[in-house]
Amino acid sequence: MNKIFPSDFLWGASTSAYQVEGAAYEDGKKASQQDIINKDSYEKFGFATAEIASDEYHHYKEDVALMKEMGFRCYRFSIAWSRVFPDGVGEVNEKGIQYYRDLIHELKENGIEPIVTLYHYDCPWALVEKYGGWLDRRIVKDFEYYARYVINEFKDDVKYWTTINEQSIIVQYWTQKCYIPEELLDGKHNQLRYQINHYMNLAHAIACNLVHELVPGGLVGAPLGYSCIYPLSSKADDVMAMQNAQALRNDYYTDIYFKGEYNKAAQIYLEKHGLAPVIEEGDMELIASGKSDFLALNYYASECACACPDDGTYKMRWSGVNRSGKKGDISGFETHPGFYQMCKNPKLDTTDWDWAIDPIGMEYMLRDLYNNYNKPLMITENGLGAYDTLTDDRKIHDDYRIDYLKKHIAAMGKAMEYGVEMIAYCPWSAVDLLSTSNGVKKRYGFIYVDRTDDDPKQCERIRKDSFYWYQKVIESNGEEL
Ligand code: BGP
Repeated sequence: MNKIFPSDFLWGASTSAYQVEGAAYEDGKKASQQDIINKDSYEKFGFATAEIASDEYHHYKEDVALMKEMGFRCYRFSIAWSRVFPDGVGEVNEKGIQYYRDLIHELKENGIEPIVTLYHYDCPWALVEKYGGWLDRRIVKDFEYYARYVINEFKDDVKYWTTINEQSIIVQYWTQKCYIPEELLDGKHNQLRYQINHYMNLAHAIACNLVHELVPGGLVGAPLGYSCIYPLSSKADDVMAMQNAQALRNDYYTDIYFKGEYNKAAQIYLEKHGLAPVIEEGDMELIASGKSDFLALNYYASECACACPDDGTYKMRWSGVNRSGKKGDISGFETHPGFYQMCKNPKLDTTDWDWAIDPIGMEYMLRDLYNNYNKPLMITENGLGAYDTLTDDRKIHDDYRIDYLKKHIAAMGKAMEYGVEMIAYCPWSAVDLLSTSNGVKKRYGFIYVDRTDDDPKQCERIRKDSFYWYQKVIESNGEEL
């Protein structure tokens, strides 16, 4: 590759608080909704809970040292709202905020730029108990209280801020990402998915404004779960279905971030089906006021859409999930009769969890988004969830992960050759951590965490082969893949 990456390009990796920190109830932290959602996941699925995760809370110095050894120039992580404000609002938890001061200090000391995510699925449980968390508009004010405190606290140390992780994925997998009471799951309440998203749009705009108000030279954007979408065939109705899916699954979010408005086709579809959010006076003005400086993208896989007739054969549904890690075991595809249905792309191989492996999709996505909105982009997640084997001599030969990352970095480089402005590449994940849907056996890290779903052991850190490979990539500024 030809010196395509600028010398200040930010190479690093990502994690999120509840998936990596552990110490779920330590030093004053109270439960987040993820502690509660995942409370029974061992009994139900054999997956670890979030209580210990990768224990980064106690290993952060070691982790930062390993990041430094890999040559990281940045680290994207999230702040746990319920560590800072155990009750969501009110008194700050001094020990909780101190943890992030220490982490950020450690990063800066080691020349690693922090990229902070304000919210990654982990609403304080106290707010869920009080009014249902994101189901209630009151959350927007409380989020503002939390965000203002955190942004102000770190205004001198953190330049890059990302707001709410993956609103698009929260809409699809709302019970995994938000605590939704049983009585709302009878299929009549799907409008709430979009209502939650609307409140998050308000919160996102507020966070953008706060960064611009409080952080000298601060830059802010949403970290969005994004997949480019292909039509299943070149038949006109499949291509139309692709456009519909693009409107509802992607443009519905990016138009908010960059145009300050809901995508028209998507909104009309939602209105027709009683799914559109209730918008109060002043909401759209607030949304439009929150200007994004960049878009952060979490890209793992491309998607595929096909035509779906509205003849009574199909029912509306949202994305299914593969819990078993056996290829083909996915529980279903998002379906909107008369608009589109998502389906498997027969031309692409998948991971064991049915995620299509598609580096070209990365180039396609980056070029498409840059064409449409003309804003710098960063990758805040990209990676291969896989079973890793720890050999007897305590090595992890993860050539499959190296292959995946290599091809995706090359694809990003191609997009840049065609003019796309990229700030950072932060694959998922720095260290192994708790998957949102598949326990700790599905691994993503450069750094192996020696624990299983059954036994947290000591969470010892071990460098994988991909660790040494990524070190070379960074050292050569992306030239040596
Ligand atoms: C993204 C989330 C991450 C992460 C990743 C991998 O959607 O932002 O939190 O977990 O996906 O997904 P999973 O954990 O389900 O394998």
